[in-house]
Amino acid sequence: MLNVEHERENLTSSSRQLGLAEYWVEREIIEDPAHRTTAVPFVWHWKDMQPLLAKASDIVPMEEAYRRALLFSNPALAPKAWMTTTIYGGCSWYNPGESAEVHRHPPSASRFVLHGDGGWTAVEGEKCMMSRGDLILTPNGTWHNHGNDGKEPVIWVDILDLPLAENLNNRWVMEYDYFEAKPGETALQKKTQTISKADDYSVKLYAIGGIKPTFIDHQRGESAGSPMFVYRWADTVKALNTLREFEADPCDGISVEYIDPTTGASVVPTMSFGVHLFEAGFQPDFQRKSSSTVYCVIQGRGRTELDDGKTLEWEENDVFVVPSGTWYRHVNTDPGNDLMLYAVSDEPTLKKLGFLRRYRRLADGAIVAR
Ligand code: 1HN
Repeated sequence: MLNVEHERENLTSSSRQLGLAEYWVEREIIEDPAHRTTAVPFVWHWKDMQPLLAKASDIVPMEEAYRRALLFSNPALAPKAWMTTTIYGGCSWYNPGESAEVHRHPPSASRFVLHGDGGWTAVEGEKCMMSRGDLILTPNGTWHNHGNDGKEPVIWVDILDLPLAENLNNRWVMEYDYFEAKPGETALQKKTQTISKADDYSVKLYAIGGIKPTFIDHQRGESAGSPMFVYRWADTVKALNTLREFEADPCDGISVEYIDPTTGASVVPTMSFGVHLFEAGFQPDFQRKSSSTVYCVIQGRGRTELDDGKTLEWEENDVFVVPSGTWYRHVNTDPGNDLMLYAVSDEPTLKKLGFLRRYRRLADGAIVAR
């Protein structure tokens, strides 16, 4: 008996030395979700965040910051400044007259505007002007720089798939070597893009649903995403209002997704962008997904009820996260007002990989796949 014990100890240490682990020891670690690195549900409150951003806009010069953003850092993922293990985000502030240099990178990026007119992102030669509620895309591989031509600060929420790009180990790097040439001249490196597309190019080409120009090249630079880079808030509101007469989804209310108008696919390969409208009094069912979602409250107030009895309370401009595997429902707590949530998830990634699962809990407690 003693001998076997001794042999087992030898087995363990010899295995370790050879870079081998014993399954019967590891099994608990593999199977117990407590051992996994996952984000936790969390809210970043605008009333706390706004003064810090305002302070940063005062004392952190753009030349130093390069991009002036405070990053939404999930407390469970420290020291990484990530919202989930797939999604990264921040809140950016540009003072009047400020600008940020051109670059590109493998992660896809997006801006959702919270405040100010006169802000813009130049993407592949298009100057995308922005106002509150507009969505601006910089799909992976597209050159982009920002600026504020307006009279007041511009503030937006950035969402990127950076952790996914990093976790997939594709050794992504930022690229700064942007060159432009006039016909017949040598290419010169530049810090901003020359605007080469018509004002409102994306909107003119693609914003009429169901109709696509057939004489235009839809490939924009090295983009693997939608050729439409701007989605106007006014169009989203029009769509949502038209949909009010239809029966809402039991979990997500009246919801729409921004799509690539040439394919109907998500606007970037990895993430889905959309808006949920919860009318006053709507009582959604609980749901659970294998995907993770981050939200920004565009209008109204409410709370996310979690299965463990905890709740996340939020109001306008707050940002919050519901990680994969969480039972949750969003409740509009303002009896006289619509609730509108901007929602970004990694659902397209999970779907493509065969990992997507979505469940709904009915009023009687039964759980159904959806
Ligand atoms: C990025 O491209 C921006 O362009 C902001 O505004 C933050 C963080 C990491 C990687 C790329 C931007 C970023 C970023």
